[in-house]
Amino acid sequence: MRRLEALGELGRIEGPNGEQGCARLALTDADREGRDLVVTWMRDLGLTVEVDQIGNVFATYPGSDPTLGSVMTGSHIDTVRTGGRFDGNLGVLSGLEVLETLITHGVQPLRSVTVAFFTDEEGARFPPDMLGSLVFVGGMSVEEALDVRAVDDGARLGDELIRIGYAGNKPAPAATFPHRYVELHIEQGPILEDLGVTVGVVEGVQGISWTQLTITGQSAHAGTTPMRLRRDPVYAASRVTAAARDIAIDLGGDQVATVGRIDVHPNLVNVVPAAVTMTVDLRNTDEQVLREAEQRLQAAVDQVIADEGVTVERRSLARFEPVEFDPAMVDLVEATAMRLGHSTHRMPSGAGHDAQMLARVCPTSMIFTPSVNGLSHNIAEFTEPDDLTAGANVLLQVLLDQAFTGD
Ligand code: HGY
Ligand code: MN
Ligand code: MN
Repeated sequence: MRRLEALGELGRIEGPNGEQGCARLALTDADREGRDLVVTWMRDLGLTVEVDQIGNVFATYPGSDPTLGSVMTGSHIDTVRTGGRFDGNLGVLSGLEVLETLITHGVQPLRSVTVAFFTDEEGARFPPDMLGSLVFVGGMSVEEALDVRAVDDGARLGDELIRIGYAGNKPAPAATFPHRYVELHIEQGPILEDLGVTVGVVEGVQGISWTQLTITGQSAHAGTTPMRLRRDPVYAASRVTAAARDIAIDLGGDQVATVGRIDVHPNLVNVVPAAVTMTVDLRNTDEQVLREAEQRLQAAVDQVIADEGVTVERRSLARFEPVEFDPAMVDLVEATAMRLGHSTHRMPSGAGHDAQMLARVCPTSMIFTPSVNGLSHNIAEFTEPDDLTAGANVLLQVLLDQAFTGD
């Protein structure tokens, strides 16, 4: 709890009603401060700390049998611009707490136990999301990742990594993958709270589709230009936005659609805009339905192009299919939570997580704790201390179980 408070002070932002959040976008100075603080805690525990070529950080507590693969936990400490103090941070700091508990009690497991934080999990500044863990597992080359440009100021990811001092030399992708991976994370939605359940047993992660649309029209005078002559990209963007919502409602089920970013140029009261850059985030647990949503969106864009006479440049920022976690690892989370006396609920993750990348290389599962009012990516993000503790204890017991299990 003390470490969550301290890390929450870095990049601290406050709301009108005393809410306290974090703004530590990937590879900014605030992210560097957060990284430096967590690395200091890792080193204070005497842990071996390694940084890989994409800035992922690993702290390892050695096991008695170095021939056995490690058990890894972790998450991320970068945040969105209106982030909370728990998204990602909880998993990293609970992993650190597990290692400190082993050290304090003189417990040496069979397998090494590693806690990691992965670079740029949010993908909000440098898309795609889960970029660091994607490179770690070999899903994106480190060269391609280092060349990614920031959506805000065009900064090159590799240059920012050097600037904040986290361009490491441990090879990425990893030379060897962990034996198991388990991640603790807040749910970030309303399900556990609505059910009154303490521990979410996460069975997988839904598919993600991020598209950037650059819509170009013709800037003109707001007063002199008749409506029939306009090629207005903001009007076009508003029709695409309405279509995204209509598609999600019509498909129903788990389908969600979000237009989170709209940049207008020149963004002036008396100018019919020249161009708009916007993003559409589509997600679904079912890959086929997600593809249907993408196709319907594209059809809507094509219709707007025809009607409004604008041009549209389309760029995919992220596309990950739904992921199913390892059933035995999911069962272990559930059995452990029950053994500790907690209520449980099996569910998919609506949010993306580093675990969905680790699942490509080793048996993986996640533990969820409830989010108050289902809020996240909002400075009012909050999880009750008892729920945080319950999640951390389930993590401890799951990691202990796996760290003392040979092949
Ligand atoms: O976008 C996501 O779901 C995650 O917060 N990166
Ligand atoms: Mn997260
Ligand atoms: Mn997040």
